[in-house]
Amino acid sequence: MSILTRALLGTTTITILAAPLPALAHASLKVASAPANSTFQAVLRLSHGCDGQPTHTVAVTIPEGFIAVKPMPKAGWTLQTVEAPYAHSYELHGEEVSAGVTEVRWTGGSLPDASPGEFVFHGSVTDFAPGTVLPFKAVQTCADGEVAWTELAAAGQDPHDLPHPAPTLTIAQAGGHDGSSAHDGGSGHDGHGAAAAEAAGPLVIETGWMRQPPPGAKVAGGYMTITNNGQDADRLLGGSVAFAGRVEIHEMAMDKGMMQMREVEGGLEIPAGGTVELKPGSYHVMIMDFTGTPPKAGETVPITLEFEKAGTVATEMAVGSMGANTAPAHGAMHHKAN
Ligand SMILES: [Cu+2]
Repeated sequence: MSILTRALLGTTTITILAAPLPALAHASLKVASAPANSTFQAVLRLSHGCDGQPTHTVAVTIPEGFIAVKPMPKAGWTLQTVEAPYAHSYELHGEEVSAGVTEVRWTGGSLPDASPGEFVFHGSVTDFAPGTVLPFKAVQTCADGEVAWTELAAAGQDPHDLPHPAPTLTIAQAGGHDGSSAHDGGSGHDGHGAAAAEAAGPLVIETGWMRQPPPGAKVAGGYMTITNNGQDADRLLGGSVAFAGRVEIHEMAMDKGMMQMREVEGGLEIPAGGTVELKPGSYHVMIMDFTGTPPKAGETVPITLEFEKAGTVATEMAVGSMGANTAPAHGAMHHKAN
């Protein structure tokens, strides 16, 4: 359980600006869209510290309706949470939830002015209408001041016109899900395969697999084939797994004569009527910052993928040997979790 830090309540008010900001200052959520009634891994991205000073504290205010928040520890930082009653109560996994984490703070670290940083927390999106925008106000504190990403766009206003827009999460179409209560897209409960088909809409995800990570590894590639039977292109934006803090979409590409791995900017397009294969040496899901026990060959692990339109889609990866170059013979395709 997290440390409860009631002493911090009331100390969070904002907007002392010690120094002018550089032009590209920015704070945002890496994946900025999620369906109602889904679990969501929020990755807060800060493009740098304060102007000329490292950031030592990052505080995020959790909006009403984003519940059951669990922040991820970050190496070199101390995690603190404020818990408080929600304005409403919610049903989650058949239980009433009326209080929880309303603020998360990472303190005592050092995000250099020149460096971007990522701060991660999980939570459940409750029953919002598609198009709803949830603000996650974030404040960076440095030795001599703060940078407060807390401004909200008025109706019709472009948030890019604000000097310090709050990071936001926009509620996506839920892809035909009935949405009666929040559910956990990534925990691998039974009936998980059926749930994945339901949530995926026109997307079919097959032959998910990964290699057993070598001892001490902190990252691994994940591979799968994604077919889009719909009329509209979709984009694979990211995802989450239980054993790691971060999932990105990467590609291998030649850069200045060298094979390089890099993040796919804006997500990987899955064209309407098309199939995209994620495979070694090409596109892959990059599972990063291992936090739990890494999977072993022969196991099947759940992974939740985030698509721009289809939203959160639960699927699985069969785990092959360390040197495998293709999916294990009995892939995850027909696997039934139980
Ligand atoms: Cu990669």
